[in-house]
Amino acid sequence: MDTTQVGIIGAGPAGLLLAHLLRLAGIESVVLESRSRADVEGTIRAGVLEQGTVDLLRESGVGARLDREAFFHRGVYLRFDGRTHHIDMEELTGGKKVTVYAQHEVIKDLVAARLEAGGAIVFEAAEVRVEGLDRERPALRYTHQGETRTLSCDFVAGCDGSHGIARHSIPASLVTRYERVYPFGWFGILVQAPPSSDELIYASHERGFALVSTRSPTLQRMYLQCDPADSVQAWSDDRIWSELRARLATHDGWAPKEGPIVQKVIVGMRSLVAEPMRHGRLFLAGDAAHIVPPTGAKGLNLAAADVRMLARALERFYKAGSRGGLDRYSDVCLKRVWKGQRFSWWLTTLLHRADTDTSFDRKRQLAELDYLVSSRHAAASFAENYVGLPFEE
Ligand code: FAS
Ligand code: PHB
Repeated sequence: MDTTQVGIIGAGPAGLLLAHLLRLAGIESVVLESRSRADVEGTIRAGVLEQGTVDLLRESGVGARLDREAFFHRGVYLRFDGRTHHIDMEELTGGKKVTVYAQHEVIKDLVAARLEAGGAIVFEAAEVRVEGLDRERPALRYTHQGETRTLSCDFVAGCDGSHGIARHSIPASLVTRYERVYPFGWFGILVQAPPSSDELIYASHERGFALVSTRSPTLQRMYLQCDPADSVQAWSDDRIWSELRARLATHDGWAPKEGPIVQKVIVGMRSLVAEPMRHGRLFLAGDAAHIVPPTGAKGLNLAAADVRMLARALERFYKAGSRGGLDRYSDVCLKRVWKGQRFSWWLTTLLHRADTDTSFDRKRQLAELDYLVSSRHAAASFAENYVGLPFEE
């Protein structure tokens, strides 16, 4: 029987950042991850970090490579009706920037910091089970290298993502699920080419949504709205480029910089919130408790905000015996989660075309986009939600 203070399930952004913040507070933890280190560090997902997430990584000492390699943008471009409009988020929010630094780079930085500090991450921990949530000391049972092991702990942090087991360890009768599945998906590509734009481009077109993002001076990330039931094979490179050129076209002949497509993926789009985010000594964080469509680039950032709150609450518990933060954890996180859900739903429905949309819906979308780029108040609301609302305690 191994023991620790906090047993963490999952070495994604939520689990690794929590372990890191707890170590800085002198609180011991063990991270159990079902996949290998290479798999975890090679998973291509999010790309945009809120200002608050960047500040948290810097303040906790894992921001050095980010500061060297990330892109720091003033805002984003909105493109519709063949015209491009810049939303200067830095000006509209009094200095907050859009930071583009890939999720798997954040994960590499956190794994390196953890192992350097001698912190424990058990990769390829299989069949993780949560036991004794009604006891003083719950336990995580798992198998590793063919051996069954038990980790006894004061608290369990369920950071095992949307397909994890933690959320299902709470009796179903005690969980309320709020869900919206969108009738479209994203076709994501990685392209070996120079950047097509100096900042992200969100395009709304009759043919559907398109997004131009980036990863490095030689690797670009782009997305196309597609049918979620589509297969990657159905999209030849020619079809991908002709669709991108069409949806991103402007009256002055703009076209994306093309190159070899080195990765293709289709992701479904849904909004999900499971309430509450705490059950006894089990605390859920990140995708284990809530999922957003990627349009608003909120997924990773909501996970970071959850564990920031949980680390503070655990620190107050261990250092001052105060349970206040732990007792407020679910309510405080859900306030931010629902604002992130609202923003992600709003941007998704504004920029995507549903088959059921009528010509009235299209005109309404274009009117809202026109309002967004011509009203300082509307642009400011968009900007503050995009770069990240202030953290609440
Ligand atoms: P994660 O899913 O990242 O991590 C959970 C970890 O737990 C994984 O490493 C998993 O292997 C492990 N695990 C699962 N079950 C386990 C078990 N039983 N035992 C042990 N370990 C277990 N967000 C954006 O903001 N922008 C984007 O562009 C974007 N793109 C995305 C693309 C895809 C394909 C997906 C699926 C998500 C995307 N997201 C995006 C959302 C994404 O960033 C998530 O919000 C983020 O990964 C959440 O982090 P975690 O909560 O740590 O969960
Ligand atoms: C990305 O770079 O992967 C990305 C950027 C912005 C989004 C979603 C994804 O809204």
